[in-house]
Amino acid sequence: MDTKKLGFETKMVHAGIPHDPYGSAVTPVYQTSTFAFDSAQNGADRFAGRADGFIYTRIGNPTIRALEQNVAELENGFDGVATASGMGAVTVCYMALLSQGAHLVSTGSVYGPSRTLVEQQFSRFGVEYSYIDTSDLGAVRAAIRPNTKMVYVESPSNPAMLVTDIRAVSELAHARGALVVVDNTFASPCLQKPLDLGADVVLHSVTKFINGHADVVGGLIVARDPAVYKKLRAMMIVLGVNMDPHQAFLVSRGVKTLSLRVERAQQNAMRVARWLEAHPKVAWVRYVGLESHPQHELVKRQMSGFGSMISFELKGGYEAGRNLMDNVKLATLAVSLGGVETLIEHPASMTHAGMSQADRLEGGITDGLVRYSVGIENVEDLIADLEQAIAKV
Ligand code: LCS
Repeated sequence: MDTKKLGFETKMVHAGIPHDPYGSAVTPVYQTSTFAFDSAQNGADRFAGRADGFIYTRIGNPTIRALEQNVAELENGFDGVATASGMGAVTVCYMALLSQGAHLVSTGSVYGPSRTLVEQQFSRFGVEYSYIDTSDLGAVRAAIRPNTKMVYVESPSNPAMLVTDIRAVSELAHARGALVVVDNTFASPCLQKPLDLGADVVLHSVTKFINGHADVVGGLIVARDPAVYKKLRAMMIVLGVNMDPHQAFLVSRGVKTLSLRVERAQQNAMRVARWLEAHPKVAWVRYVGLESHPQHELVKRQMSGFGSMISFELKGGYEAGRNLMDNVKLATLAVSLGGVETLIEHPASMTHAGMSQADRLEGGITDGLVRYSVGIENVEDLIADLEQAIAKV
């Protein structure tokens, strides 16, 4: 079925699903490592790209293709490449689109490993980098050099909730010959479409909202341009960071309810954020849906909803935050985010511990910052849980 002109929710359920010879309503798990050729000539033709058909699961597999094409349509892109993890997607983008002597400009407060991968690994191969506040367009303009090949933006960023103007950054980068890659994990394609805003590549940790059930780790990259897509796919194949068919099956099941989960979770998040903001023991709350968020107006232009990630700090700073995490009963104390269950964690000692304290502080990640990923539970129960935990602090 051609779903390209249909609504987002219809695409979630139907896009990319291939015809099944048995009429299976969902794409089955093609749990196979390899695919038989019709003849020696057919095998040669498949390798040469002259004939359709699968070859080997690291290169491609029907269950994985269904997910790739589904998410590519959700992002309004040309095509997608699934990876073993979100970091696999980040690695494929860097490897495929940067070379020795290339310069990268990126959001200072990106997910910690996306930054340490460049600072500690890609730097060994001569890649240069500038981590800056990409929400400041003047800073982006000043950071772009003649050898800048990529502007890598995470918006909203994890966990500082910093928002970058994707359209404006894309115009700046393209004028200087650099590609724009957006990590859209926090928003999901349900709330933000970076390719429509001018970005060249969008990537996800599908571990989060796209799968949404805290039972799979995975990544996905979508490109707008066929030539960029080809580079990404070729790199994924040689790096060997393919998704597994069973992983793809589970993510495809998750994606069918993406908008339902996101809508419910963001309703809950708005209530929780307002409740936190009014609490006398809370020092500050960062939620893109609050008028107090410094880029709330940009968020309203760039996103179609506010999502369900909240960062906040208690007046007692780090000690109080730690105490809170040990006292919540309903929220699970765990890293990751974007699932149906509410999670709470401490970035400075957990997800962003690999960054130096100075870099964290520069990116808005204070030592007392608590990250709260709001799930789809009953919101009164979530607030009661926070209330009893904060009372003990
Ligand atoms: N990009 C963002 C924005 C992320 O939050 C994560 C993981 C990744 C990429 C990497 O994806 P993965 O390889 O884990 O699928 N973020 C995590 C977090 O905040 N807590 O645990 C993982």
